[in-house]
Amino acid sequence: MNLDKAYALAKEMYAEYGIDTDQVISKVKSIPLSLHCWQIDDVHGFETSAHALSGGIATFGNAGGLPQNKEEYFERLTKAVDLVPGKKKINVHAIYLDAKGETPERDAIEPENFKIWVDYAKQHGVGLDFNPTYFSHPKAASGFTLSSADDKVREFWIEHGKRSRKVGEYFGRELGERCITNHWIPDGYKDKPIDELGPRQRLIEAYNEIFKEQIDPKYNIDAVESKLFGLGSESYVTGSHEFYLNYVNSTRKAIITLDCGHFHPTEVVSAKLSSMLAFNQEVMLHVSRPVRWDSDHVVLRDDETRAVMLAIARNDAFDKIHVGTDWFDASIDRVAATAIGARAVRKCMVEALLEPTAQLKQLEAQGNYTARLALVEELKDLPSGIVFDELCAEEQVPNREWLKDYL
Ligand code: RNT
Ligand code: ZN
Repeated sequence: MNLDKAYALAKEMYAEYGIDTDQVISKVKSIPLSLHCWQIDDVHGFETSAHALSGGIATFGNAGGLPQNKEEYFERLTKAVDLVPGKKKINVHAIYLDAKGETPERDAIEPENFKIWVDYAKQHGVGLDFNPTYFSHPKAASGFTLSSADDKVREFWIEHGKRSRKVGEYFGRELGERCITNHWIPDGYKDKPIDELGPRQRLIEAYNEIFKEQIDPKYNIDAVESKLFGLGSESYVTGSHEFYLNYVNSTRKAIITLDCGHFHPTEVVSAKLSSMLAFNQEVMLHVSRPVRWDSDHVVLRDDETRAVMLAIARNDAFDKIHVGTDWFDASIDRVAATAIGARAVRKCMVEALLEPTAQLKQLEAQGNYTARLALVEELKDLPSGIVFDELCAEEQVPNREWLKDYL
């Protein structure tokens, strides 16, 4: 295909709607996309005595290509990163640490255990986000961590949370770019508990303790991720959406993370964002794709992913809604899984930013809902894919030819 010709045409088509495709491309390039590090190896990480994946999340499938060591891991991560256009961050989990001999316990991790990531980030020109790992560990075996009734267990995880924020601060300082440290705990019950309040009261105390030390928000801010249910915590999750909304609003110690797979099937994250923006709240997103349950399928350019990006673009809020990814599919090539989903997110971003929102808002204000609906439908036929191709070409990221490795 002659991209120059195709792009010139696409540019003209969007210009008819008052949209400058060059401007959209440079905007998309600057929006950080935080790629989760854990699709590449099925959430295994680098701990020397690796623990089985727990916490009510699961990977399924047996595709070849599971990295056998750190070198293979980083090689494959880079392959995926190189397939995604635009500014990137890597979202690192605490189990992806440089253990050098004996792995430190989770409550003893130090920033230097994550120097490999700072080196990687500097070398590849990416930013970093961080996540404490409150699962896949014997001290999480009861199903409870920060909301555990066992003081020892709770204290262990509180220390892990505190140390994780220091890793985030270290990332931010080293890279001169703010890190978001996202706290997700698996705590919950399989069956309906009698005491629903107690664990939540303990969780408030635990987070207050974790967030007690002030860290310069230039380097690190924290996020807390809610969940509706997990495998084995179907009836009650301590850190529910209501819990975290209230926690974040009453303390302002953290921002909220909204994972697209963590809500009832007809409840969508795209519809929640304006309510967060109305209260000037930043949000971390885990763009994911739930299929019947919180299945963490590879994200596609589907209606909800488009709607999420539109909800951000329409409010010019890419500086407040931080886009990260979260899925794990072991049934297909792991590098491709990262790339397919991340490219889909970028495509939806491109498409959203190409929308003539001002015109649509005007039609809405005039009460012309007929034209609003008709135009939204017509816009779907415009060649946003060509604008994405041009973005890739400018970023020296392969277009459709990346597929040839897999055909
Ligand atoms: C689990 C949460 C969480 C995890 C990662 C691995 O349901 O979505 O974000 O996917 O921490
Ligand atoms: Zn998530």
